[in-house]
Amino acid sequence: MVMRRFLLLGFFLVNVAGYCQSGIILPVDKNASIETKALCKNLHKLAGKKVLFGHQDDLAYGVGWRYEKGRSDVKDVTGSYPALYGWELGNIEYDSAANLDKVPFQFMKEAIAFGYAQGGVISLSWHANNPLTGKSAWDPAMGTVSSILPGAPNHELFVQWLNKIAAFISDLKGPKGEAIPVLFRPWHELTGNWFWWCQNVCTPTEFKQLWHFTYDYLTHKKNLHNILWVYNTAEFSSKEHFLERYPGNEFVDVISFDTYQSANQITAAGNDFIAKVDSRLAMLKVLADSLHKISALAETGFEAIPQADWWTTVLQPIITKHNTSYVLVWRNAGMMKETGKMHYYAPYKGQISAPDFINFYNAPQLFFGNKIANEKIYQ
Ligand code: BMA
Repeated sequence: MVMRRFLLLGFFLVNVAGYCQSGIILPVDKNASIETKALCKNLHKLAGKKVLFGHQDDLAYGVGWRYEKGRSDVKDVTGSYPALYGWELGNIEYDSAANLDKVPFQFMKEAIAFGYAQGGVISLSWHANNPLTGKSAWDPAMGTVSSILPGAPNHELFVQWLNKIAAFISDLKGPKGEAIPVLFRPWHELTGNWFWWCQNVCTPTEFKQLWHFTYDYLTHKKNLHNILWVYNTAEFSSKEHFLERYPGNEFVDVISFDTYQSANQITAAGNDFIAKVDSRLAMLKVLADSLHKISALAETGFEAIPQADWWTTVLQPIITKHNTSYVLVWRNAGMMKETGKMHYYAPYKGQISAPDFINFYNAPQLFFGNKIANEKIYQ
């Protein structure tokens, strides 16, 4: 009897965890490739010990330069590449040679292979154009999501777009011909009100259906088994709010959110960004522990980093407190013609926060490219 209870308890624990086999947390895709399983396992293992530092478009351009092979603003300042490389697929749906920020897809594929060869992690975002109106991702037209779900008028168009995403992801190959694992973060910032998949223009059920279809189509129809799935919100005020549109434990490997610092958040009473990110990461930690997920700050930064000690006094203390797996700062576009403003989130050589960024890079809790290489995260 005692034995039977023990067995039942064991059965129950394994099933609550869902993906635990001998303590190892596996990707939600049961057929994930060996390297993808290893990445999942190692991100879990490192959580609470090291935070991986990531940078969007790191190898494509920086402030004052474009497409110089091997160059990176992060490396110019610290001597090391980031541990994680973010890339963006927007405009792939139109068969464009380059993405919405003019990064050629061919260059991107080569840069992804380079980052992987450095032992780094690859993350993909997708600012998908609006399939209903033909405008950009930033066209929150009511009814867009419902128009692309199975059976709806734009479903076929959406499937064609997913085919292009699948073709790109399946073309990412390592030196032995193995599929390069990617953290895929579709339908990001879903609690915002600026994209056509945001909470103001679709219901929680529609959003979940969109996620389920995307997951099932890429995993089962296109047989992509090199993806870790990243659920990503913008602002959220409670765990319930964060989970309102959560597609379910069987569809998500990483839970994350995006929050940026802005100058007007610094008040006499303190820095609002610190308070917000701290409380959100704390909520994520509780969820990550109970759901057995990896947690991340998937996008952040302070545009043009006007505060010299921002890295060690603002970002470092909050990201090293809550078992956060990785943090990614946005792209170093430099001067934007459209706005007449500097748009960058990692320092370049000579930028006022560069000395502090070196301290951040040297912090034992931070992982850049040089340290991630030793971890052999794909084994
Ligand atoms: C935004 C800005 C835009 C860019 C978009 C997608 O936050 O950086 O300039 O087009 O991300 O990368």
